[in-house]
Amino acid sequence: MISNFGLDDRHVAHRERVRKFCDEQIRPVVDDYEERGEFPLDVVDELGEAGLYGINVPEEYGGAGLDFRSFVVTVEELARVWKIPAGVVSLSCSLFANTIEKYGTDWQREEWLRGLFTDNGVAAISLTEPQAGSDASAIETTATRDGDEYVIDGHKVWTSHGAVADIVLVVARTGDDGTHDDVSIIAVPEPHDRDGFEIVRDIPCMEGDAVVESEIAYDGLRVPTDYLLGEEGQGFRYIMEALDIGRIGAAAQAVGISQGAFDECISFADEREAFGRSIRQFQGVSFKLADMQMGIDASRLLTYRAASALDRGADRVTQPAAMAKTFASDTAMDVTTEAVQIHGSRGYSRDYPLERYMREAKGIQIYEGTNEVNRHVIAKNLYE
Ligand code: COS
Repeated sequence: MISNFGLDDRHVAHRERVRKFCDEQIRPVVDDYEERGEFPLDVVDELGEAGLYGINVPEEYGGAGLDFRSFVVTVEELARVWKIPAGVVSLSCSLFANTIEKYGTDWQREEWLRGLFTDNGVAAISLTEPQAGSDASAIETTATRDGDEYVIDGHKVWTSHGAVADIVLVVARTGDDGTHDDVSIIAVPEPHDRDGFEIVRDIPCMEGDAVVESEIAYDGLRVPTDYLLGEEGQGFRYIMEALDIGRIGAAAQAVGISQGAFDECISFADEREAFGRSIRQFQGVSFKLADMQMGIDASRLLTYRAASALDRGADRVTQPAAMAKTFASDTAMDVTTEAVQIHGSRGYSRDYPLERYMREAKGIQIYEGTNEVNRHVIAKNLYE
């Protein structure tokens, strides 16, 4: 039996710490937040207080200064209990933190990276638009220079955490040639205090009402030009690079969801009796459990492989990240669907977490690049 999947003792100890936190602090409150449809800002704060938020962010910027395998272990353990806090850690520590760390100036890193992780804030990335999802370079939002300010105009959808964000990275066009080369990233700290930033609505979605997926109108929002990240016209490449790391976080979420659903199945299949024996003794159930275990182990290995590549300083992780995200989220969909089936009517009922795991898994096949886009990326890379 493979136990540590290439993790060392420090990762294993870290996993135990996160698991204890999740079991004691998060598990008891999930149903309450879910029923009230409330985003768990308090949980994010508690994660920060416990030193479990900015996992891979350097200590000088308010993080824990651990490696990417510690990051995926954290996200995985959180998602094993509840996907929403796992999604917050994943986005803040991957898409957001890496972009600022790599392309930000000293001042930007100090202000926005250190600021976010010191105050346990929430970050968001505003990329997708109604007509630009998979085709990310088709965005129409503009950031027009006016003296020493950018004026941002556009309409974004599916900005995760937008309505609760302390800072949003907006992907916008700073030129008018309509290519990848006029896309830039501009930071909008404290967006809710600014004129021209309006949350149109939180998009109701399959995952439930506690998750925040915002539709945002930018209408003449002004920020200083030194809120630009890196160079003008390089933003498409930056965001693609950030998505590579984000996809490793998404893969870790999928692994955690699969594991959470599987754990429920293991105990239920042993305890539940039918026709005079526990249902795990029926081949129809035991083969499902075997397939689940294989899928979860393979997903975990792909995810840790991608994270290890980052730990070794790989320049680009496009291929291992896309493979991990696609395989792990497809597996999570299969595992959670079978977990509902094994639990029968209980699985279908909201008294048990199985149907929630299934709803959570579905999103990961779609966000951070649909699995179809990720397969396109994997196939394209075979010839590059
Ligand atoms: N890292 C760094 N640079 C990258 C990159 C990556 N992973 N992927 C692409 N680029 C660069 C390319 O090298 C190219 O640069 P040059 O012009 O210097 O050669 C440029 O970006 C354009 O690349 P490409 O031609 O491949 O772009 P496409 O418009 O064909 O788009 C896909 C490629 C479909 C892969 C991209 O649009 C995508 O990932 N879409 C999904 C978006 C997504 O995941 N949305 C979810 C948002 S959740 S916040």
